[in-house]
Amino acid sequence: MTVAAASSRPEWEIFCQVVDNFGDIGVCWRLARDLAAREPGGVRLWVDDWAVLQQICPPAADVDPRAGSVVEGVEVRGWEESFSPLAPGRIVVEAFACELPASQLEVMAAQSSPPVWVNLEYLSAEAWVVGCHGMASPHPRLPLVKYFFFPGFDPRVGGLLREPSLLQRRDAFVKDPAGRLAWLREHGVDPDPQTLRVSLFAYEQPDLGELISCWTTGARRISLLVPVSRVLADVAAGLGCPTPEAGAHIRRGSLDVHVLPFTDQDGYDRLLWASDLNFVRGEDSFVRAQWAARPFVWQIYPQADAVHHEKLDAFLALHRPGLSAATADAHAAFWRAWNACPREGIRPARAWPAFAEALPVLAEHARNWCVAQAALPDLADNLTKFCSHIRQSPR
Ligand code: TRH
Repeated sequence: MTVAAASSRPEWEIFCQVVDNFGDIGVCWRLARDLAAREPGGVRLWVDDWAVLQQICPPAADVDPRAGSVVEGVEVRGWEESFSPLAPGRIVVEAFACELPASQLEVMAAQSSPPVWVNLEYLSAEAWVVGCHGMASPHPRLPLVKYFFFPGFDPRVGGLLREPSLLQRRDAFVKDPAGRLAWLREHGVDPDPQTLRVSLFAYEQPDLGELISCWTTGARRISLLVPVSRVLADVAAGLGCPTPEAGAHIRRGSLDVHVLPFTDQDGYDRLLWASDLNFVRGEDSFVRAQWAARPFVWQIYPQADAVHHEKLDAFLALHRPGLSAATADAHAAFWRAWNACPREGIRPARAWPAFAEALPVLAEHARNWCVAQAALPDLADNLTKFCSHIRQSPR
């Protein structure tokens, strides 16, 4: 990991505001790193919450956010209230509709050839994104046009973030028994292949206690690997102990709970690859679980008026083909229960036995799903082509 001097005029300039959690910075940091690895023209990333960036990208701790510096090929800078623009990128990405500072827009508009301006949207499997992907919105006052870019699973939208080397790195980890064993030993995890290893990254989950009881008394041994996150208090409540710290190992019946430190993104990938089942949330970990090609359970980011339940169902519908009706129903029932969807009306512990039974079939399905998605161009590739097309023929 390198920390070097910052560059002047980058090809890409990305603006990211943390709404809540890590996801927005998680996506932007991953996109920035991916573009930097492919793009000799440079990438600048502005983030408004340095503490969150540091958790995902520990070398940022050595960087003064005001001065900025280059970390893993990306020029990272703190987006503070006293923001003053630099020479703008040739492509400016505002992530998730964060509003660009007025001074930034003025600088962009003053260029003889203004930057391509893209709003990177949230990931959704809903059908309407196909119609909105690529739409243009002229600025009411300045000679600038903003384009909407939607990530997604459909070949007609922007794709998913997937670094070119990702699947090879995953396979190298998964196929190296010594490496995997070393990872499990390092984390004190039972390497017995009969044990079900489950990673758990989630928001609050009030129904977790019942599921923990079910795992504790179940016939199969389960190692539950929990990186420090918001769900930890519910894990503790389910175990009947104070909230544990990273490094803690708690045994109850058939269940071993290991609390892991929050790592950088590459470390999180290894956790997903080392597990047989991954509970993920939000956007970025949701996508990484799909590249891990293991069964996974998605806790969608909760939104007002429960619109997230529609998004959840849109993904379930997309993911269903290839499964028998019984397996698809068991899968959907557990996911909906995990997300407290009133449509299912049951709690996760009730839906667990059928879901657990389906895991071997879901494992094969997860591999097929991953292969099918990996056959599509990835997000950085699509975004690069989209921007060069706009440059050649602006709308
Ligand atoms: O943090 P999230 O809940 O993010 C969400 C979503 O992005 C959502 O769309 C957005 O609206 C909301 O925030 C405000 O979950 P997500 O997207 O999975 O991001 C978590 C990031 O943390 C991801 O990049 C993976 C990373 N991570 C690590 O780097 N190390 C770790 O140990 C763990 C557990 C996660």
